[in-house]
Amino acid sequence: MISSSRGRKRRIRTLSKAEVPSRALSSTDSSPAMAWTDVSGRLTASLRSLLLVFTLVLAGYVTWRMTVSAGDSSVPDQALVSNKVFSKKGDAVYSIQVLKEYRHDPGAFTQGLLYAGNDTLFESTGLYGQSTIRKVLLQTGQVKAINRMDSSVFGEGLTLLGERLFQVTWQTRTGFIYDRNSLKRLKTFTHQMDDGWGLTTDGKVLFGSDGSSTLYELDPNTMKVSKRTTVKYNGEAVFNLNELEYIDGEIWANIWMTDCIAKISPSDGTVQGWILLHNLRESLLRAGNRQIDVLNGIAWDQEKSRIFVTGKLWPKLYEISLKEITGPLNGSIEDICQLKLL
Ligand SMILES: [Ca+2]
Repeated sequence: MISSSRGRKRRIRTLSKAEVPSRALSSTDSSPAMAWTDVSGRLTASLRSLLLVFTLVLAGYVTWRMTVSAGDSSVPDQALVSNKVFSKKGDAVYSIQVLKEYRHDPGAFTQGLLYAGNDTLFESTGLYGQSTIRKVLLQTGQVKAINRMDSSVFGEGLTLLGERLFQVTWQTRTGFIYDRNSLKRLKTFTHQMDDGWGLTTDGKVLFGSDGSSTLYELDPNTMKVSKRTTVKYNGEAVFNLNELEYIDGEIWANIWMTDCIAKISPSDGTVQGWILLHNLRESLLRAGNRQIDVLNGIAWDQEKSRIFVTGKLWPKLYEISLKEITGPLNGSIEDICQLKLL
């Protein structure tokens, strides 16, 4: 999801390319090595070169350290366990293990993701002028088919029911139905959610999110809301429900602007567990992928029990497995996941 605030990507302040060499060069001006200029012109040139190289290396190191420390600003995976006791009845908290990495279009502002069998994914992307529906080959990340949406529309959540893809759009109550094979738009619908953020299905009804704490059930034939459930954790409503996936009787939801996925009981909205994925975004940042936005996109291969996740503008898509954290955590889930509760 993106709004005027939503569109702002977290930029990490480092020395710009222009700043590094200028600072490096100016630092040589006051160097004592300048005294060597009286001894030998050739020697001075060598010293200047050496100093320049040294300064540039130092500037590079400083920039790298700033990048690493910025990446560590959220909770690193290894730091999740500490001496601070955190244990509440019924909580299940999971870290993740990456089983496999796949390519993902770094230009895809992922808003909806689903697995459709035969190593094929469907994905919807957002941003005005860049919104698409696409069919993607899992193994290569290749976009096999694409439907580029009108530039006035901001694509959001996507789900597949039978032969039809359902998609909602941001800041409207309008959505679209597409043919899964041709990606041709078949129909336009309106819905009763306050906004269009996430969509998924259990094969019968659609589940939707609109950035609030409400999980909606929609009739796929009429798109009317048949049930509203407030998603709660420890009795508090959890806001910013974003991309969704129905997995084995649960709804998994990306919580916008966090590295956490909530495992939700669709019957009463209770959050039954949290998945902590901080290490994915942090490793991408450490590898120099400065353009990436938030974690978003969950897909489930029911046949092979594979879980896939990615993020907006991420160059990678990950197959992951969960590992329950049984020890104490480094703080509360509210803090670790930076939850907006009410
Ligand atoms: Ca999904």
